[in-house]
Amino acid sequence: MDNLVQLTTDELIALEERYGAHNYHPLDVVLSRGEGVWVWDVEGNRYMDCLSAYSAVNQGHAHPRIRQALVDQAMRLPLTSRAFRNDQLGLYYKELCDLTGFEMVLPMNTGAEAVESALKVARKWGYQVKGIPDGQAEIIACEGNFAGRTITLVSFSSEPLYRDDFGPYTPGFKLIPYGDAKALEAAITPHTAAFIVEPIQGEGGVIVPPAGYMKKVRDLCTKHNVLLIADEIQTGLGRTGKLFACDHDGVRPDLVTVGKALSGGFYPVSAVLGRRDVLGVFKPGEHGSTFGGNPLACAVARESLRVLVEENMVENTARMGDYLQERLAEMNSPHVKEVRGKGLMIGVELKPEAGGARRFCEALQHSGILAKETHVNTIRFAPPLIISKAEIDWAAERIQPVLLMK
Ligand code: IF1
Repeated sequence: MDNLVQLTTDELIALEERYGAHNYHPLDVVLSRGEGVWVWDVEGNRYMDCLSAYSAVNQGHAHPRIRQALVDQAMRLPLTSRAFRNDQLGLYYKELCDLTGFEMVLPMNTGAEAVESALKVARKWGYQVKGIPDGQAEIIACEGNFAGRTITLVSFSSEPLYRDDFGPYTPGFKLIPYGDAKALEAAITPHTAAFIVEPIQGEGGVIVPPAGYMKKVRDLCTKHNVLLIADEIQTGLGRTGKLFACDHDGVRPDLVTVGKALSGGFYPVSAVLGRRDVLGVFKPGEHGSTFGGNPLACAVARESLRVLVEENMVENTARMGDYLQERLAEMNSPHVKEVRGKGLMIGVELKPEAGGARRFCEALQHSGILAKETHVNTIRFAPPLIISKAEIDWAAERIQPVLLMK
């Protein structure tokens, strides 16, 4: 490693700009190392990561126990395909079900694949169990949703940036306002197979629905025999101060999608968890994936879950999330319209006259804090769940001057 010629930030940015598709507008910081809540750029400057790779590194960067699980399994057997069995998959299934209380697992790789798979299960269940006429299954989603980047997933996005020029779109989806249970009841028909919803909308701008919303939609889905699919790819695995965000309302969805921190950021691992009588609709050959359920993914996910529980990260998130929100609110920045969120999934919405969140994120970068704007005016603060009170104080001292800048 040491004898590698280390290119500078500008040289590495130039390579990205020259050879890479320009589908992102990242901050001009080039990271080379991470540990816990900290990351370092190629010049050796240290930053606190307040994005956590969009909640994929809840356990902190390069968690040693998860890394060791990755290395150990990589030395043994990374991939078999599901044409054969492997000694990690059954244990992973059991441990994931024991921890979450769900009955069955469908192992996939990215979050988008998990959501696509959940939609396929819901449609098949709709035809085979609910008796919806073939080809007429409807799935309801919410405006402001983000479920991934495939053509079907952007087909039900309300964000032009994510869907424009990607048509023709997949039919069979209806959008309703987020947070409005009455709108759900009005949209349900005898052909409705499922309702998919994020318990808190991340990309939508850290939008927390009215208290009791998830309970209301749970009861409506039960009443009308509609599957409730909770997309917890971002909110799940401790991010909001409970294992799942649905737990704040005591709600159990029929299917839940998980991803991101399921691997502690080491490897793409996702899954659909759910009821046996729903996930059981799949018969051999009807669905699959080359890497889904591979032994490396399973070994990494098993240790990621173990670490999450044994290091009390969920409880820490509840305490530190309240503390961080309190610190942000008491800054009384004239630019801030609202501080909102749950646990360590926090959004600071700026007033339109503040000139957009990007310039604040760039100022934060120069103060040693990496955060990302969403939907123009909201700064997302989502540090790893292992963050300490002292680290929050360190961050608050640097965030305050930025939120008070002209
Ligand atoms: C990007 C957003 C966050 C997700 C939820 C499914 C997926 C995501 C609730 C798909 C992924 C990522 C994707 C990444 C940026 C990031 C993101 F801004 F795009 F929306 F977190 F808010 N459900 N979110 O948040 O999972 O296929 O990416 O593994 O696409 O720019 P994936």
